[in-house]
Amino acid sequence: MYKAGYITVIGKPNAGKSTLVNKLVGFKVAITTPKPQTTRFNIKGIVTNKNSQMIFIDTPGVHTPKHKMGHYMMKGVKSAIDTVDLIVYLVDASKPTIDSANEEIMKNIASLNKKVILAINKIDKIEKEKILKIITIYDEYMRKVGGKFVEIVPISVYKEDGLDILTKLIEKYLPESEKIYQDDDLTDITEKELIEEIVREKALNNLDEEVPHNLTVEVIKFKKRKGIDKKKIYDIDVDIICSKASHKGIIIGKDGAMLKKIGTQARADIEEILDDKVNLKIWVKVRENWQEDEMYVKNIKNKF
Ligand SMILES: Nc1nc2c(ncn2[C@@H]2O[C@H](COP(=O)(O)OP(=O)(O)OP(=O)(O)O)[C@@H](O)[C@H]2O)c(=O)[nH]1
Ligand SMILES: [Mg+2]
Repeated sequence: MYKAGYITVIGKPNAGKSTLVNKLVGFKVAITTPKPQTTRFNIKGIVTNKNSQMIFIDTPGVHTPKHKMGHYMMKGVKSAIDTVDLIVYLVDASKPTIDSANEEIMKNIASLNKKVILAINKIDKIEKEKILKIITIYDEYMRKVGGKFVEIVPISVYKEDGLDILTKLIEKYLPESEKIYQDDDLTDITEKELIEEIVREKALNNLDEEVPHNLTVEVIKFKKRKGIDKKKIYDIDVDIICSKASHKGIIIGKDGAMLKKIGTQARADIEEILDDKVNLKIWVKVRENWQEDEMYVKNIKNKF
């Protein structure tokens, strides 16, 4: 009896959703940063075992949208919740108080009649004695709004603590089914999208709040040619598109230092993924207020 199905991972920004999916898949399908609102579109991460195939859908962190792009992000989360049987609601143990955002998420999922597993992440950051209290707070609130968690599991993705238990529980609730994807399928993100995301990850890691959150990345050239030895060389040209002229100089930095740093870090990661040499060129362009341009936002990521 083989089991297979879709599992949507939802939660507030920064809970560790993408880190969890990457760890379970064993491959970086989604970028992760210490900054909230890192993920912008749904990404599948596929885990195929002897007895089951788990297709995780990593989603953008739930937040109140401030622009068109944010609305598309939240539309993506909604569709990922509506179309699956099993939801993993991931919360951050180091922020134990339930705020209005957590309440909204629980009210929404309680009304859906779907199986929900609560996974309490980052328990490496808190004292063990506090875990029970956090469980109680979430469990009570979920019941108050008319829902229930089918399981509650404390985990630490960093310490790989509780991940086996979480996986077993997910398998338990998956429907009987044939495999949906091939054994070696890991994700639905394309190489080009992954490169764009990696450049965005480095921008998020190196730049301060407003600037990286308001940029997008587009691969405009992706060509493979013969190099020396057996290695190939990829010529990759990338545009970083920012929403304000004042951001351009910040992204480039003094004497181009910031752009160089982002480029060097991105190239190292891309070379590892492609397992070949990479010649990466990055340009910075301004597209005023692109996040509010519906057509543009729709087109850059058809997965929104
Ligand atoms: N201490 C600790 N940090 C963690 C753990 N899991 C993830 N993190 C960190 O939490 C931060 C956010 O992780 P992400 O995976 O990007 O979070 P996310 O939920 O995908 O965030 P959004 O995409 O913004 O919604 C990163 O700095 C991770 O390294 C954990 O188990 N313990
Ligand atoms: Mg994420």
